[in-house]
Amino acid sequence: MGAGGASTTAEKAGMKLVGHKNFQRHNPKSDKFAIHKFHSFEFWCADATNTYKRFSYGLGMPLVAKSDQSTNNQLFASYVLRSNDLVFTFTAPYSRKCASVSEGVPLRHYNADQAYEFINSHGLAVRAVGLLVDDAKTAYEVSVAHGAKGVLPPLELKDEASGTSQVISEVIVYGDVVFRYVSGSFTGPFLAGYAPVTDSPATSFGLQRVDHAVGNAHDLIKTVEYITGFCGFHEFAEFVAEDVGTVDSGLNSMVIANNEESILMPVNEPTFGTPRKSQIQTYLEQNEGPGLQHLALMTNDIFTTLREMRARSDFGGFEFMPRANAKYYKDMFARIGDSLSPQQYKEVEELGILVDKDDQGVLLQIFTKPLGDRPTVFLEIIQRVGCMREVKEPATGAVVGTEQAAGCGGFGKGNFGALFKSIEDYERTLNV
Ligand code: TYF
Ligand code: FE
Repeated sequence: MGAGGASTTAEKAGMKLVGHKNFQRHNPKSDKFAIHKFHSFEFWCADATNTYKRFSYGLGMPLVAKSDQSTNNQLFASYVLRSNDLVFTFTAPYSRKCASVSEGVPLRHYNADQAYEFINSHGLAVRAVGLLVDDAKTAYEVSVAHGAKGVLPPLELKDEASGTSQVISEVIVYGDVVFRYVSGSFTGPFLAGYAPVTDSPATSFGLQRVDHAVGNAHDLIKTVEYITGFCGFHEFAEFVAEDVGTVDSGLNSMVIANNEESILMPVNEPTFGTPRKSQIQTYLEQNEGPGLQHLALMTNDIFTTLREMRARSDFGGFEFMPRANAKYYKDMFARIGDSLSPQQYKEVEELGILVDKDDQGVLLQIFTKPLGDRPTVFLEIIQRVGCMREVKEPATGAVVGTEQAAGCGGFGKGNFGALFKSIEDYERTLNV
């Protein structure tokens, strides 16, 4: 039974794990309200200045907006980074002894005690998964009516300069992570009430947007039933322990998606009875509960993105997980064939990229080490190649462009063996 009580979409569909091979993809377009795409991701941290600068440098994402004491926000410091459609924000509470709800506080529901509690239990972690919706008020009401745990009832944010406004609302998705629904006419960076920053150096390593946002939970089916129950997302793909192959630790995973399949959200659970502890169990312990495990950042040129990121790994940027062994690269041609050129094979190995293929396209992927102190949240950098399809205007059927089908090339099932071995090797060095 989902957290919603009454029967959920998932239960009506008879939700159970069947594994990658037996899963039949089908899009019932069952969203309960219009949800378009990821809007932004907000990390809560103990010091926003240091954290945003590290991400800005390591990922090539300039500062585009802020809210802090310089804009008369005496409650929290918050900084917004952007590269194309990828928006990250970093927020930290000021001293509770000096804090006041001043004029310049854009998010009036922000609670410093709650923020300290959050960073105390999770360390550096994602608090909010922003979703762009038609109407954040409807999204909240429908979600709560279908069992979602409400956190922020609809709140209007006004932008004095442009006279535009926004509505945001929040519900729990898993653990202390919320969906932040965002709607309205405001077109500035991030949210109304933040001050735009226009003098940052214009840099980008080519990161475009979030391809998928992954959560770890104790109970996969229960978590997926809860989420699909309140927003209507449908199942898009799944993997069970057997799909992971002969490694020492396991997980089950289900990917859920919105109607447009522009929002892909895998959820993982640990499996038990293997020689080593599941990496998902390690996360659940170290994060003190469920939470966001990784964000897959999409680039159109993974070679350029990775050269830039790797150039900064040893100087304050992000480090990557240990490379797959030489045999992995030797065996790659047999799996991937001439989907890659000889030059691309060379660069893939040079940069330590993993490659997989499904019946439709090719996936290039690589994983960072954990972003902060704890072995919890990390990033994946991906490029999907192929699966282009025509976009037709609904009314006339006229072809107006092309787009890439969601999840093109899969989620790296063919790399699970190499990847999880690398994660196990890494976790062995941590004694966790
Ligand atoms: O998002 C995915 O499903 C892939 C595979 O700890 C994956 O990136 C799954 C679990 C994990 C790392 C990668
Ligand atoms: Fe992933």
